[in-house]
Amino acid sequence: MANTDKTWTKEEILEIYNKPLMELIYDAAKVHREYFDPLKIQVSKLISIKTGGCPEDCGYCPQAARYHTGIEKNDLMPVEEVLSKAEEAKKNGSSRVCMGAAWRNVQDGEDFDQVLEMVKGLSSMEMEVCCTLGMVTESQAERLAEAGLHYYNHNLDTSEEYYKEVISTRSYNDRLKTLDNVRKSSLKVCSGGIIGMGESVDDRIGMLMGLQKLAQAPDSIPINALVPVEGTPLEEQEIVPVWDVVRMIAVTKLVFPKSTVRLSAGRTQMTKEGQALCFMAGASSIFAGDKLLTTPNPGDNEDLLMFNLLGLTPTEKKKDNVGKVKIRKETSATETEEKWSRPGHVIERNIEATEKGKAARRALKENSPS
Ligand code: SAM
Ligand code: DTB
Ligand code: SF4
Repeated sequence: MANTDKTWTKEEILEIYNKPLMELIYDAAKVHREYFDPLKIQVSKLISIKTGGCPEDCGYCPQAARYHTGIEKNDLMPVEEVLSKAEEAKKNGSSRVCMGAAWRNVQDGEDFDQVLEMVKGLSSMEMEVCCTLGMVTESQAERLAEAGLHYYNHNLDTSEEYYKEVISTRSYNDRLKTLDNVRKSSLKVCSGGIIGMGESVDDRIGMLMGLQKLAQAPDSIPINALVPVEGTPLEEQEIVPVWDVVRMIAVTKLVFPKSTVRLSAGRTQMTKEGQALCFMAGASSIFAGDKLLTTPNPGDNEDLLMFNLLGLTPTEKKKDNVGKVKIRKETSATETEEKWSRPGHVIERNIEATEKGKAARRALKENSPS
């Protein structure tokens, strides 16, 4: 695994999971500081570019067509609308945008071409760009990278065993295959999961074990707290205690010290104190605005208030075409203020992908009959 120094056994992860919480937070906070500036939080805007009507049966998801959740369904959003939403979010402090589509998988054709246009537009706005569109093939992942995409999000969600209880229309192996396709392209991998779906501690650890088994550790790991939505099979789940979210974030950070751990869905169910503990335990990203894809989120004013209270600032927007910043372990955050300005996840143009694409097109031209 290239992104961590150690492969953990299930028993070792269980041992840290069961540590006294204050000790666990302290351990995770120390590790977090080795690779990230603890006072910077990446603010990311989620845009639901295609909402609802999904053929899958993910038990947590309000967008599955078979559940009657009363959400407003929408076809694929026009490119201009996506760009203007992103522009607005950028003005409000977001340096990253993540587009979500309620698709089982990406299909080549008009809609995918439109998504590629969105990606091109967003990456030229100098924002970090991620999307989550369901399953992708290797060539689709590569086309997204060529268009300027930086990350692809596809969650393992839970352990392989519990996955079957929550989703039946698509297998864990399908998920792993997509993650493999993404990893083979020059995109960065974003993969994490949800807690609060009725899973056991073993399942939570099983998810981390699943992420560890990937060819390379995910560059980014979202931790979602289930938002129980009326009409879904998980509508009656109790809100997961914030202590479990903090614990999960801390353990994720200890197992994947160099990955960006994202405090994702479920923040409206948490107090600012609870979220503060999540940041202390190594979360370094939140979603902005008053809506995630379909469910509520605290909103910009609440988050600004929280950042001011805690002395946090949003990770800066990219100003020029900078390359990756190397973080050296032995220097502290305060000693190297400039280097730490984009800790861990520098916003960069996907130069590698562009070059790869150019080479592939040159090869095609040379081999095609004139
Ligand atoms: N259709 C694509 C897919 O499933 O890969 C992308 C969109 S899907 C909404 C992205 C992720 O959102 C899911 O993998 C899940 O982790 C998270 N999610 C969906 N509904 C949620 C809920 N009610 N509470 C918390 N997280 C949720
Ligand atoms: C992720 O892990 N969480 C985000 C993002 N990736 C796409 C999505 C959360 C969705 C929560 C449910 C909703 O708003 O519909
Ligand atoms: Fe569809 Fe994704 Fe929701 Fe599953 S999580 S139902 S694939 S939108």
